[in-house]
Amino acid sequence: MAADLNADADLEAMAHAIRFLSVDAILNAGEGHQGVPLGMAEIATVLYARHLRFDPKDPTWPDRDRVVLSNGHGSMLLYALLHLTGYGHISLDAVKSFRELGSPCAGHPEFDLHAGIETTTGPLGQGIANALGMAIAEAHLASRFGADLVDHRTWAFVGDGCLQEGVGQEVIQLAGHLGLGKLTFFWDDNAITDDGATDLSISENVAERFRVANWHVQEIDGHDIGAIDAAIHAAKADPRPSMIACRTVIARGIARLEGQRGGHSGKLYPSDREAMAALFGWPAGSFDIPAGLAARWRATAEPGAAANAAWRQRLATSPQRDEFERTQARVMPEGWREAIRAYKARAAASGDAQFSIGTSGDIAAALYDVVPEMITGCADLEAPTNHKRQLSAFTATDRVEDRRHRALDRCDNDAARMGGILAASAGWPDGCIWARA
Ligand SMILES: Cc1ncc(C[n+]2csc(CCOP(=O)(O)OP(=O)(O)O)c2C)c(N)n1
Ligand SMILES: [Mg+2]
Repeated sequence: MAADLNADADLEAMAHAIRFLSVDAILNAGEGHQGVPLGMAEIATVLYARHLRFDPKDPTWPDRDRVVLSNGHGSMLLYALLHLTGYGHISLDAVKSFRELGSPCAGHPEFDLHAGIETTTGPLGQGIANALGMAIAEAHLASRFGADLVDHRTWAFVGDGCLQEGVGQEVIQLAGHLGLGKLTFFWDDNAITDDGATDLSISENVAERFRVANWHVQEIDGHDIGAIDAAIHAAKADPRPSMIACRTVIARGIARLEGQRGGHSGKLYPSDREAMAALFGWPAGSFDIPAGLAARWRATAEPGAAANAAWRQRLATSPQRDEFERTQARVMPEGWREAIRAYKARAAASGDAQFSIGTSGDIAAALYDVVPEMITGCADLEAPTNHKRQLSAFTATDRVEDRRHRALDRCDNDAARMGGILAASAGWPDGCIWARA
Protein backbone atom coordinates (compact mmCIF):
# COMPACT_ATOMS: atom_id res chain seq x y z
CA MET A 1 0.00 0.00 0.00
CA ALA A 2 2.79 2.43 0.83
CA ALA A 3 4.33 1.90 -2.60
CA ASP A 4 0.94 2.52 -4.24
CA LEU A 5 0.56 5.72 -2.31
CA ASN A 6 3.80 6.99 -3.74
CA ALA A 7 2.75 6.70 -7.36
CA ASP A 8 1.61 9.95 -8.93
CA ALA A 9 -0.99 8.15 -11.08
CA ASP A 10 -2.63 6.74 -7.96
CA LEU A 11 -2.82 10.17 -6.43
CA GLU A 12 -4.49 11.48 -9.58
CA ALA A 13 -7.20 8.83 -9.22
CA MET A 14 -7.57 9.75 -5.56
CA ALA A 15 -8.04 13.39 -6.57
CA HIS A 16 -10.85 12.30 -8.85
CA ALA A 17 -12.56 10.67 -5.86
CA ILE A 18 -12.72 14.17 -4.29
CA ARG A 19 -14.13 15.52 -7.55
CA PHE A 20 -16.91 12.97 -7.92
CA LEU A 21 -17.92 12.96 -4.27
CA SER A 22 -18.16 16.75 -4.40
CA VAL A 23 -20.17 16.84 -7.61
CA ASP A 24 -22.49 14.08 -6.38
CA ALA A 25 -23.15 15.99 -3.15
CA ILE A 26 -23.72 19.27 -5.00
CA LEU A 27 -26.08 17.61 -7.51
CA ASN A 28 -27.93 15.96 -4.62
CA ALA A 29 -28.27 19.27 -2.74
CA GLY A 30 -29.18 21.17 -5.87
CA GLU A 31 -26.50 23.77 -5.24
CA GLY A 32 -22.97 24.28 -3.95
CA HIS A 33 -19.57 25.57 -4.97
CA GLN A 34 -17.79 23.09 -7.19
CA GLY A 35 -14.97 25.45 -8.22
CA VAL A 36 -12.74 24.84 -5.19
CA PRO A 37 -13.02 21.04 -4.78
CA LEU A 38 -12.54 20.48 -8.50
CA GLY A 39 -9.70 22.99 -8.76
CA MET A 40 -7.81 22.06 -5.58
CA ALA A 41 -8.30 18.26 -5.67
CA GLU A 42 -4.69 17.46 -6.56
CA ILE A 43 -3.26 19.92 -4.01
CA ALA A 44 -5.38 18.43 -1.23
CA THR A 45 -4.60 14.87 -2.25
CA VAL A 46 -0.83 15.38 -2.17
CA LEU A 47 -1.08 17.13 1.19
CA TYR A 48 -3.15 14.37 2.81
CA ALA A 49 -1.48 11.40 1.16
CA ARG A 50 2.12 12.43 1.66
CA HIS A 51 2.51 15.16 4.27
CA LEU A 52 -0.36 15.82 6.67
CA ARG A 53 -0.13 14.44 10.21
CA PHE A 54 -3.65 13.52 11.23
CA ASP A 55 -5.59 10.71 12.87
CA PRO A 56 -9.30 10.48 12.01
CA LYS A 57 -9.85 7.99 14.85
CA ASP A 58 -8.66 10.66 17.28
CA PRO A 59 -9.69 13.99 15.68
CA THR A 60 -8.72 16.10 18.71
CA TRP A 61 -5.19 14.67 19.09
CA PRO A 62 -3.44 17.80 20.38
CA ASP A 63 -0.34 17.46 18.19
CA ARG A 64 -2.20 16.97 14.90
CA ASP A 65 -1.54 19.27 11.99
CA ARG A 66 -4.24 21.91 11.53
CA VAL A 67 -6.05 22.37 8.22
CA VAL A 68 -8.08 25.50 7.53
CA LEU A 69 -10.30 25.87 4.48
CA SER A 70 -10.22 29.65 4.35
CA ASN A 71 -12.12 29.70 1.05
CA GLY A 72 -14.97 28.11 3.00
CA HIS A 73 -17.46 28.29 0.15
CA GLY A 74 -15.57 25.31 -1.26
CA SER A 75 -16.73 23.27 1.72
CA MET A 76 -17.20 20.03 -0.22
CA LEU A 77 -13.41 19.87 -0.55
CA LEU A 78 -13.15 19.57 3.22
CA TYR A 79 -16.10 17.20 3.65
CA ALA A 80 -14.81 14.94 0.87
CA LEU A 81 -11.39 14.81 2.54
CA LEU A 82 -12.86 14.12 5.98
CA HIS A 83 -15.13 11.39 4.64
CA LEU A 84 -12.50 9.71 2.48
CA THR A 85 -9.88 9.67 5.22
CA GLY A 86 -12.31 8.15 7.73
CA TYR A 87 -13.61 10.81 10.13
CA GLY A 88 -16.60 9.07 11.72
CA HIS A 89 -18.77 12.17 11.93
CA ILE A 90 -18.56 12.76 8.18
CA SER A 91 -20.24 9.54 7.08
CA LEU A 92 -21.61 9.05 3.59
CA ASP A 93 -25.06 9.87 4.96
CA ALA A 94 -23.66 13.12 6.33
CA VAL A 95 -22.24 13.96 2.90
CA LYS A 96 -25.64 13.15 1.37
CA SER A 97 -27.20 15.72 3.73
CA PHE A 98 -24.82 18.45 2.48
CA ARG A 99 -26.39 21.91 2.93
CA GLU A 100 -29.39 20.62 4.90
CA LEU A 101 -30.28 22.25 8.21
CA GLY A 102 -28.43 20.49 11.05
CA SER A 103 -26.08 18.56 8.77
CA PRO A 104 -22.44 18.40 9.87
CA CYS A 105 -21.81 19.22 6.20
CA ALA A 106 -23.22 22.75 6.37
CA GLY A 107 -23.02 25.02 3.33
CA HIS A 108 -19.92 26.59 4.88
CA PRO A 109 -17.83 24.65 7.44
CA GLU A 110 -18.79 25.15 11.07
CA PHE A 111 -16.34 24.56 13.92
CA ASP A 112 -16.59 20.94 15.10
CA LEU A 113 -13.34 19.41 16.25
CA HIS A 114 -14.78 15.92 16.54
CA ALA A 115 -15.75 16.07 12.90
CA GLY A 116 -12.29 17.37 11.95
CA ILE A 117 -13.48 20.92 11.24
CA GLU A 118 -10.88 23.13 12.92
CA THR A 119 -12.71 26.41 12.53
CA THR A 120 -15.76 28.07 11.01
CA THR A 121 -15.02 29.55 7.61
CA GLY A 122 -16.98 31.43 5.01
CA PRO A 123 -16.24 35.10 5.54
CA LEU A 124 -13.25 35.40 3.21
CA GLY A 125 -9.93 36.15 4.91
CA GLN A 126 -11.06 35.16 8.40
CA GLY A 127 -9.87 31.58 7.99
CA ILE A 128 -6.29 32.61 7.28
CA ALA A 129 -6.39 34.91 10.31
CA ASN A 130 -7.51 31.90 12.37
CA ALA A 131 -4.66 29.91 10.82
CA LEU A 132 -2.21 32.62 11.89
CA GLY A 133 -3.55 32.29 15.45
CA MET A 134 -3.11 28.51 15.28
CA ALA A 135 0.50 28.90 14.14
CA ILE A 136 1.18 31.37 16.97
CA ALA A 137 -0.43 28.89 19.37
CA GLU A 138 1.81 26.10 18.12
CA ALA A 139 4.96 28.17 18.54
CA HIS A 140 3.86 29.23 22.01
CA LEU A 141 3.01 25.69 23.14
CA ALA A 142 6.22 24.31 21.63
CA SER A 143 8.22 26.79 23.68
CA ARG A 144 6.33 25.85 26.83
CA PHE A 145 6.33 22.09 26.44
CA GLY A 146 9.08 21.27 23.93
CA ALA A 147 9.04 19.56 20.55
CA ASP A 148 8.42 16.13 22.08
CA LEU A 149 4.87 17.21 22.85
CA VAL A 150 4.25 20.03 20.39
CA ASP A 151 5.57 19.92 16.85
CA HIS A 152 2.86 20.34 14.23
CA ARG A 153 2.08 22.45 11.18
CA THR A 154 -0.79 24.63 10.06
CA TRP A 155 -1.98 24.47 6.44
CA ALA A 156 -4.57 26.69 4.81
CA PHE A 157 -6.41 26.58 1.51
CA VAL A 158 -6.75 30.17 0.38
CA GLY A 159 -8.81 31.79 -2.36
CA ASP A 160 -8.33 35.02 -4.29
CA GLY A 161 -11.04 36.59 -2.14
CA CYS A 162 -9.13 35.86 1.09
CA LEU A 163 -6.18 37.79 -0.31
CA GLN A 164 -8.31 40.70 -1.49
CA GLU A 165 -9.83 41.23 1.96
CA GLY A 166 -7.87 43.73 4.07
CA VAL A 167 -7.52 41.22 6.88
CA GLY A 168 -5.50 39.03 4.50
CA GLN A 169 -2.78 41.66 4.23
CA GLU A 170 -2.57 41.93 8.03
CA VAL A 171 -2.06 38.18 8.17
CA ILE A 172 0.70 38.29 5.56
CA GLN A 173 2.55 41.06 7.42
CA LEU A 174 2.34 39.55 10.87
CA ALA A 175 3.12 35.94 9.95
CA GLY A 176 6.17 37.08 7.95
CA HIS A 177 7.30 39.36 10.75
CA LEU A 178 6.96 36.62 13.36
CA GLY A 179 8.71 34.08 11.13
CA LEU A 180 6.09 31.39 11.58
CA GLY A 181 7.81 28.71 9.55
CA LYS A 182 5.24 26.01 10.19
CA LEU A 183 2.48 27.96 8.46
CA THR A 184 1.81 27.13 4.80
CA PHE A 185 -0.80 28.59 2.47
CA PHE A 186 -1.99 26.99 -0.74
CA TRP A 187 -3.31 29.84 -2.84
CA ASP A 188 -5.93 28.67 -5.32
CA ASP A 189 -4.55 30.94 -8.03
CA ASN A 190 -7.33 30.38 -10.55
CA ALA A 191 -7.60 34.02 -11.67
CA ILE A 192 -11.39 33.82 -11.22
CA THR A 193 -13.79 34.92 -8.51
CA ASP A 194 -17.55 34.79 -8.21
CA ASP A 195 -17.60 38.08 -10.09
CA GLY A 196 -15.42 37.11 -13.03
CA ALA A 197 -11.72 37.39 -13.86
CA THR A 198 -9.56 38.67 -11.01
CA ASP A 199 -8.07 41.35 -13.28
CA LEU A 200 -11.40 43.14 -13.09
CA SER A 201 -10.65 44.04 -9.50
CA ILE A 202 -6.97 43.54 -8.72
CA SER A 203 -3.81 44.36 -10.66
CA GLU A 204 -1.01 43.93 -8.13
CA ASN A 205 1.36 40.97 -8.01
CA VAL A 206 -0.09 39.00 -5.11
CA ALA A 207 2.87 36.64 -4.74
CA GLU A 208 5.14 39.67 -4.46
CA ARG A 209 3.16 40.91 -1.45
CA PHE A 210 4.16 37.73 0.35
CA ARG A 211 7.79 37.97 -0.78
CA VAL A 212 8.30 41.47 0.55
CA ALA A 213 6.72 40.40 3.84
CA ASN A 214 9.41 37.74 4.35
CA TRP A 215 7.50 34.68 3.17
CA HIS A 216 8.93 31.78 1.21
CA VAL A 217 7.03 31.86 -2.08
CA GLN A 218 6.76 29.27 -4.85
CA GLU A 219 4.66 29.40 -8.00
CA ILE A 220 3.58 26.05 -9.41
CA ASP A 221 1.03 24.24 -11.56
CA GLY A 222 -1.62 23.24 -9.01
CA HIS A 223 -2.61 20.15 -10.97
CA ASP A 224 0.91 18.70 -11.24
CA ILE A 225 1.27 16.10 -8.48
CA GLY A 226 5.07 16.09 -8.62
CA ALA A 227 5.31 19.87 -8.52
CA ILE A 228 2.91 20.08 -5.55
CA ASP A 229 4.89 17.46 -3.66
CA ALA A 230 8.23 19.17 -4.34
CA ALA A 231 6.78 22.53 -3.27
CA ILE A 232 5.50 21.11 0.02
CA HIS A 233 8.91 19.58 0.73
CA ALA A 234 10.56 22.94 0.04
CA ALA A 235 8.00 24.77 2.19
CA LYS A 236 8.72 22.45 5.12
CA ALA A 237 12.45 22.97 4.73
CA ASP A 238 12.31 26.77 4.72
CA PRO A 239 12.29 28.61 8.07
CA ARG A 240 9.86 31.28 6.84
CA PRO A 241 6.10 30.89 6.45
CA SER A 242 5.37 29.55 2.99
CA MET A 243 2.94 30.51 0.30
CA ILE A 244 2.52 28.10 -2.58
CA ALA A 245 0.82 29.90 -5.43
CA CYS A 246 -0.95 27.07 -7.21
CA ARG A 247 -2.07 27.99 -10.71
CA THR A 248 -5.32 26.03 -11.13
CA VAL A 249 -8.31 25.75 -13.44
CA ILE A 250 -11.50 26.47 -11.52
CA ALA A 251 -14.03 23.62 -11.76
CA ARG A 252 -11.50 21.41 -13.57
CA GLY A 253 -13.37 18.52 -15.20
CA ILE A 254 -16.69 20.23 -15.89
CA ALA A 255 -16.00 21.16 -19.51
CA ARG A 256 -18.98 23.52 -19.74
CA LEU A 257 -17.75 25.68 -16.83
CA GLU A 258 -14.05 25.13 -16.16
CA GLY A 259 -11.82 28.18 -16.16
CA GLN A 260 -14.84 30.48 -16.21
CA ARG A 261 -16.85 32.54 -13.79
CA GLY A 262 -19.62 29.91 -13.83
CA GLY A 263 -17.10 27.42 -12.49
CA HIS A 264 -17.38 29.06 -9.07
CA SER A 265 -20.92 27.86 -8.30
CA GLY A 266 -22.90 27.77 -11.56
CA LYS A 267 -25.67 25.20 -11.46
CA LEU A 268 -24.64 21.64 -12.27
CA TYR A 269 -26.69 19.06 -14.17
CA PRO A 270 -26.44 15.28 -14.34
CA SER A 271 -25.13 15.67 -17.89
CA ASP A 272 -22.10 17.57 -16.48
CA ARG A 273 -21.29 14.61 -14.28
CA GLU A 274 -21.69 12.19 -17.19
CA ALA A 275 -19.29 14.23 -19.28
CA MET A 276 -16.78 14.41 -16.40
CA ALA A 277 -17.02 10.63 -15.88
CA ALA A 278 -16.27 10.08 -19.58
CA LEU A 279 -13.38 12.55 -19.44
CA PHE A 280 -11.68 10.93 -16.45
CA GLY A 281 -12.81 7.35 -17.09
CA TRP A 282 -14.64 7.25 -13.75
CA PRO A 283 -16.39 3.91 -13.43
CA ALA A 284 -18.57 4.43 -10.37
CA GLY A 285 -22.11 5.67 -9.88
CA SER A 286 -23.38 8.44 -7.66
CA PHE A 287 -21.77 8.50 -4.18
CA ASP A 288 -19.85 5.34 -5.00
CA ILE A 289 -16.09 5.27 -4.44
CA PRO A 290 -14.34 2.27 -6.03
CA ALA A 291 -13.12 -0.02 -3.24
CA GLY A 292 -9.44 0.20 -4.14
CA LEU A 293 -9.51 3.98 -4.08
CA ALA A 294 -11.47 4.07 -0.85
CA ALA A 295 -8.83 1.83 0.74
CA ARG A 296 -6.03 4.04 -0.53
CA TRP A 297 -7.68 7.07 0.95
CA ARG A 298 -8.15 5.41 4.33
CA ALA A 299 -4.50 4.31 4.29
CA THR A 300 -3.42 7.96 4.21
CA ALA A 301 -4.27 8.07 7.91
CA GLU A 302 -1.87 5.27 8.89
CA PRO A 303 1.29 7.35 9.41
CA GLY A 304 -0.64 9.82 11.56
CA ALA A 305 -2.12 7.05 13.69
CA ALA A 306 1.39 5.70 14.31
CA ALA A 307 2.69 9.18 15.13
CA ASN A 308 -0.21 9.71 17.53
CA ALA A 309 0.52 6.40 19.31
CA ALA A 310 4.19 7.37 19.74
CA TRP A 311 3.15 10.82 20.94
CA ARG A 312 0.78 9.32 23.54
CA GLN A 313 3.66 7.26 24.89
CA ARG A 314 5.87 10.34 25.18
CA LEU A 315 3.08 12.20 26.96
CA ALA A 316 2.51 9.31 29.37
CA THR A 317 6.10 9.50 30.60
CA SER A 318 6.56 13.26 30.36
CA PRO A 319 7.14 15.19 33.59
CA GLN A 320 4.97 17.89 32.03
CA ARG A 321 2.01 15.61 31.49
CA ASP A 322 -0.28 17.08 34.16
CA GLU A 323 0.35 20.66 33.14
CA PHE A 324 -0.08 19.84 29.45
CA GLU A 325 -3.36 18.04 30.09
CA ARG A 326 -4.60 20.81 32.35
CA THR A 327 -3.93 23.38 29.64
CA GLN A 328 -5.62 21.26 26.97
CA ALA A 329 -8.66 20.67 29.17
CA ARG A 330 -8.88 24.41 29.85
CA VAL A 331 -8.90 23.84 33.59
CA MET A 332 -7.80 26.96 35.45
CA PRO A 333 -4.65 26.49 37.57
CA GLU A 334 -4.45 26.69 41.34
CA GLY A 335 -4.29 30.21 42.65
CA TRP A 336 -6.32 32.14 40.12
CA ARG A 337 -9.22 32.85 42.52
CA GLU A 338 -6.83 34.12 45.15
CA ALA A 339 -5.17 36.38 42.58
CA ILE A 340 -8.56 37.89 41.67
CA ARG A 341 -9.55 38.30 45.32
CA ALA A 342 -6.27 40.02 46.10
CA TYR A 343 -6.81 42.35 43.15
CA LYS A 344 -10.34 43.18 44.35
CA ALA A 345 -9.08 43.94 47.84
CA ARG A 346 -6.34 46.20 46.43
CA ALA A 347 -8.79 48.00 44.14
CA ALA A 348 -11.33 48.54 46.93
CA ALA A 349 -8.65 49.82 49.30
CA SER A 350 -7.24 52.27 46.77
CA GLY A 351 -10.65 53.88 46.20
CA ASP A 352 -9.62 55.00 42.71
CA ALA A 353 -12.26 55.04 39.98
CA GLN A 354 -10.40 53.41 37.08
CA PHE A 355 -11.27 53.69 33.41
CA SER A 356 -12.55 50.29 32.25
CA ILE A 357 -9.64 49.33 30.02
CA GLY A 358 -7.29 50.10 32.92
CA THR A 359 -9.29 47.73 35.11
CA SER A 360 -9.17 45.11 32.41
CA GLY A 361 -5.37 45.46 32.27
CA ASP A 362 -5.09 45.25 36.07
CA ILE A 363 -7.13 42.05 36.17
CA ALA A 364 -5.12 40.53 33.32
CA ALA A 365 -1.90 41.48 35.11
CA ALA A 366 -3.15 39.85 38.32
CA LEU A 367 -3.71 36.62 36.40
CA TYR A 368 -0.58 36.57 34.22
CA ASP A 369 1.63 35.17 36.97
CA VAL A 370 -0.70 32.32 37.89
CA VAL A 371 -2.19 31.48 34.46
CA PRO A 372 0.74 30.68 32.17
CA GLU A 373 -1.53 29.90 29.27
CA MET A 374 -2.80 33.47 28.96
CA ILE A 375 -1.64 34.92 25.65
CA THR A 376 -2.16 38.57 25.00
CA GLY A 377 -2.35 40.16 21.59
CA CYS A 378 -3.24 43.74 21.18
CA ALA A 379 -3.37 46.54 18.68
CA ASP A 380 -1.50 48.83 21.05
CA LEU A 381 0.00 47.33 24.15
CA GLU A 382 1.55 50.36 25.75
CA ALA A 383 -0.31 52.84 27.90
CA PRO A 384 -3.62 53.18 26.03
CA THR A 385 -4.63 49.54 26.23
CA ASN A 386 -2.71 48.75 29.36
CA HIS A 387 -2.21 45.02 28.80
CA LYS A 388 1.53 44.73 28.30
CA ARG A 389 2.46 44.67 31.99
CA GLN A 390 4.93 42.00 33.07
CA LEU A 391 4.69 39.93 29.87
CA SER A 392 7.60 39.62 27.51
CA ALA A 393 7.21 39.62 23.79
CA PHE A 394 6.64 36.85 21.30
CA THR A 395 9.09 37.55 18.51
CA ALA A 396 10.52 35.79 15.49
CA THR A 397 13.59 34.75 17.46
CA ASP A 398 12.41 34.52 21.07
CA ARG A 399 9.52 32.23 21.83
CA VAL A 400 10.72 31.25 25.29
CA GLU A 401 8.90 33.79 27.40
CA ASP A 402 6.47 34.45 24.68
CA ARG A 403 3.09 35.45 25.90
CA ARG A 404 2.55 38.81 24.32
CA HIS A 405 2.56 39.43 20.63
CA ARG A 406 2.48 42.87 19.25
CA ALA A 407 -0.07 43.38 16.55
CA LEU A 408 0.17 47.10 16.28
CA ASP A 409 -2.64 48.44 14.16
CA ARG A 410 -3.87 45.14 12.93
CA CYS A 411 -7.24 45.36 14.61
CA ASP A 412 -9.24 43.71 11.84
CA ASN A 413 -7.25 40.59 12.27
CA ASP A 414 -7.17 40.57 16.06
CA ALA A 415 -10.39 38.75 16.90
CA ALA A 416 -9.88 36.07 14.26
CA ARG A 417 -6.28 35.53 15.33
CA MET A 418 -7.40 35.11 18.93
CA GLY A 419 -10.10 32.71 17.74
CA GLY A 420 -7.39 30.64 16.11
CA ILE A 421 -5.41 30.50 19.35
CA LEU A 422 -8.53 29.40 21.20
CA ALA A 423 -9.43 26.79 18.59
CA ALA A 424 -5.91 25.41 18.82
CA SER A 425 -6.41 24.79 22.56
CA ALA A 426 -3.27 26.69 23.43
CA GLY A 427 -4.87 28.47 26.34
CA TRP A 428 -6.66 31.71 26.97
CA PRO A 429 -6.20 34.44 24.41
CA ASP A 430 -6.64 37.93 25.69
CA GLY A 431 -7.18 40.50 22.99
CA CYS A 432 -7.70 44.19 23.17
CA ILE A 433 -8.56 46.19 20.08
CA TRP A 434 -9.75 49.51 18.84
CA ALA A 435 -13.18 48.82 17.39
CA ARG A 436 -15.01 50.89 14.86
CA ALA A 437 -18.48 51.93 15.87
C1 LIG B 1 -15.94 38.71 3.51
C2 LIG B 1 -16.70 38.06 2.40
N1 LIG B 1 -17.13 38.83 1.37
C3 LIG B 1 -17.84 38.27 0.37
C4 LIG B 1 -18.14 36.94 0.39
C5 LIG B 1 -18.97 36.33 -0.72
N2 LIG B 1 -18.15 35.48 -1.60
C6 LIG B 1 -18.10 34.14 -1.46
S1 LIG B 1 -17.07 33.41 -2.53
C7 LIG B 1 -16.67 34.89 -3.23
C8 LIG B 1 -15.67 34.97 -4.36
C9 LIG B 1 -14.39 34.45 -3.92
O1 LIG B 1 -13.50 34.32 -4.97
P1 LIG B 1 -12.32 33.30 -4.83
O2 LIG B 1 -11.76 33.38 -3.48
O3 LIG B 1 -11.41 33.55 -5.97
O4 LIG B 1 -13.02 31.89 -4.96
P2 LIG B 1 -13.20 31.00 -6.30
O5 LIG B 1 -14.17 31.70 -7.18
O6 LIG B 1 -11.86 30.92 -6.93
O7 LIG B 1 -13.72 29.72 -5.76
C10 LIG B 1 -17.33 35.93 -2.61
C11 LIG B 1 -17.19 37.36 -2.97
C12 LIG B 1 -17.68 36.18 1.49
N3 LIG B 1 -17.89 34.86 1.58
N4 LIG B 1 -16.97 36.76 2.46
MG1 LIG C 1 -10.47 32.41 -7.34
